[in-house]
Amino acid sequence: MPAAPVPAVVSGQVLPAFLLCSTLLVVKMYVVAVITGQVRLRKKAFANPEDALRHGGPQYCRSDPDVDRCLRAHRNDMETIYPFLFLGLVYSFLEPNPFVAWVHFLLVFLGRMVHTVAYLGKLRAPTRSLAYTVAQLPCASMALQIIWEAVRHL
Ligand SMILES: N[C@@H](CCC(=O)N[C@@H](CS)C(=O)NCC(=O)O)C(=O)O
Repeated sequence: MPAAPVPAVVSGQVLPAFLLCSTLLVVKMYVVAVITGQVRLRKKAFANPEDALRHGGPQYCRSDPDVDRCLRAHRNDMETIYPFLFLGLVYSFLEPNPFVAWVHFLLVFLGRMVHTVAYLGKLRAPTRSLAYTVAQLPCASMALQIIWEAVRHL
């Protein structure tokens, strides 16, 4: 019996490319969380009294500029990478040109990596903002294409 045909989106390069870039970005978010924990330990700045008590006393339940920076980087990831997980997946099923799709995913991936390095590394402005924009433009492009396809099929 002949094998069932594999949908183009699965057999082509688009979905694997999306899965690779998006999963690497999720792993990157885990790394930011680990770094946040390390900075908390180094700066003795804990979010919870029980953690502060274990590491020296209640006075260490406090905020710290470097911990806050890690938290802002993580929050910005949540504002941008989570939507990408949705947009990129739906876009992958619109049968885009594989090269164009790769460029979209790669820009998001590189933009978000540089954004994190710029944020945590306190790189000179506007490095972080440029990285943010580089990652957001392909997301806007994917959103527009999804909206267009949805409206076309109403
Ligand atoms: N929630 C963001 C919205 C705008 C945004 O994401 N801007 C980028 C480029 S300037 C950023 O890195 N913002 C810093 C941040 O979210 O902590 C903010 O408050 O800034």
